[in-house]
Amino acid sequence: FLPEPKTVAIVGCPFSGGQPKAGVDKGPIHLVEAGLVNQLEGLGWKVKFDGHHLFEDINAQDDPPIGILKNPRLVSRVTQSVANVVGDHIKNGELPVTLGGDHSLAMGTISGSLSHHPNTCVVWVDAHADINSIETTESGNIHGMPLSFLLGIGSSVPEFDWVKALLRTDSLVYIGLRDVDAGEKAILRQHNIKAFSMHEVDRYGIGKVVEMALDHVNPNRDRPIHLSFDVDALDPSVAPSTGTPVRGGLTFREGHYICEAIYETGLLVAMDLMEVNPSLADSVSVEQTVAVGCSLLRSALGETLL
Ligand code: B3U
Ligand code: MN
Ligand code: MN
Repeated sequence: FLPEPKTVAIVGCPFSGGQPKAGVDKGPIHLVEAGLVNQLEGLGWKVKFDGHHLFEDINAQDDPPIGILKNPRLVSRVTQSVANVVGDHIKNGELPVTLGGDHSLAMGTISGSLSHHPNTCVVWVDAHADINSIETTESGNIHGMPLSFLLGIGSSVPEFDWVKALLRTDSLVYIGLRDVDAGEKAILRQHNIKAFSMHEVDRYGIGKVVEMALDHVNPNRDRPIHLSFDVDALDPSVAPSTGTPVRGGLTFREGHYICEAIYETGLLVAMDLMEVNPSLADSVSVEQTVAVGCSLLRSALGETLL
């Protein structure tokens, strides 16, 4: 799907409005300051990065909850602008790599991918399912909900009318789940959405899990792939600096294997790396998490392939 010379566009999204913890908006700055641009150039990519994405701000008092949804206008506007930026990069023949920021941003990035490649499938790597609907969310944090908007599950909110529910439930597959709300489990069951939790990673091993995941969403290996990677999919011992760490996650190698195997398909059209929060945990943990984030991105762009 990518013309030569292979070009990656870094979309830094310093945004935290989809969840309550400050600091996740500093994730993209840390990833870039760790040398991400040079690292990707070192792999032979042309790298476009002209500063972090600028968002319009909305005062909290001008953005009261809609029902239980927190910061709905802000999240809607920011993700809509991200959808346009990501879609434009793909149209220009570039591979957008979006740095979060919280995972509500994926409402934008995946909408952007679907706008140019309607047949895109999504591999969602996360401890959480991020598929709560208006009816099931208990927190009202939109980073726990982006997939329900993209899939058109639950009742719609006029504020998010721009999100076209263009993702089909059979075009989504999860890897790494281990903290899924009861309401989300009901949604997964009701819509027959394929998920490989940590239980399946233990049972089959990561190699088989990735193969089965791709067989589900991409049996002929001909559909574009959007990889949305929440750093909390990794075990907290590997990636401690994140808002909602959950024990029993992917090892360093398992996380990297997923990225490598998707790069190997030659079908990757966009990637997200989300939920790096440099304000949580001590400085050694922050450095470790940022380094792992860069390393996952390099793997998804071909570093490990000989
Ligand atoms: N499922 C819960 C918790 C959560 C989702 N994503 C994260 N945490 N990171 C919710 O708020 O929807
Ligand atoms: Mn997530
Ligand atoms: Mn998560």
